[in-house]
Amino acid sequence: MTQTLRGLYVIIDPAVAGGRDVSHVAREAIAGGAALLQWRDKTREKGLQIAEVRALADVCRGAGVPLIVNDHVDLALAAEADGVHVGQLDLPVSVVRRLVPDGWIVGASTNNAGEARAAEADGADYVSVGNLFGTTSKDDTRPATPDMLREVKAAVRVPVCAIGGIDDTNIAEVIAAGADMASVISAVIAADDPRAAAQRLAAAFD
Ligand code: TZP
Ligand code: MG
Repeated sequence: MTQTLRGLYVIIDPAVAGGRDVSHVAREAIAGGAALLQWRDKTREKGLQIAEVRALADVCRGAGVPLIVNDHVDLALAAEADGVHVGQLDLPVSVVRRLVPDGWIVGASTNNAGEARAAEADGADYVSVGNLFGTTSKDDTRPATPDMLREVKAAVRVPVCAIGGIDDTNIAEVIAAGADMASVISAVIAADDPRAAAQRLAAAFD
């Protein structure tokens, strides 16, 4: 799976999508060149998410783009997604790895080289590093810097994903620091034209 773990990684968070149809936004992001998508809903019960996640999984399957579900292994399995992304306080990567089918992508949020090494040792397929540039999309973040991203990149063999306030002004900087992927929420999901926004950000990886 690691060959797909490069490029723009768009996180579909309905709270940031401003009421727009998330499958439509997802299709636009994919048309713009998103290499991976993630579903992230921090507010609603899973029973209220499942229909949208299934619809998103269909969109992603049709486009050949993996869909990763944030936090919830059961929701990911129920929606027939392609992977799960967990934070430091979610189920441990080693446990998630045992719960998901072979070939699923398991990603982990980290903030430093120690956490990234541990996630890799536990079986993570990629590690995210953030919050790099300040974000308006998440409250409880720990700050990180491009230098910390560089340290993580040197510490692990799995692909490294940059996250937190990434936009047109700083994506080149994180790629220069070693990011294999860049995760964005607002820069695509809250953009007037999500397809054009994704296109510009994805082009930074060319
Ligand atoms: N983890 C660290 S920052 C962040 C997450 C989920 C939010 C990123 O959102 P945005 O809008 O791209 O800053
Ligand atoms: Mg989480």
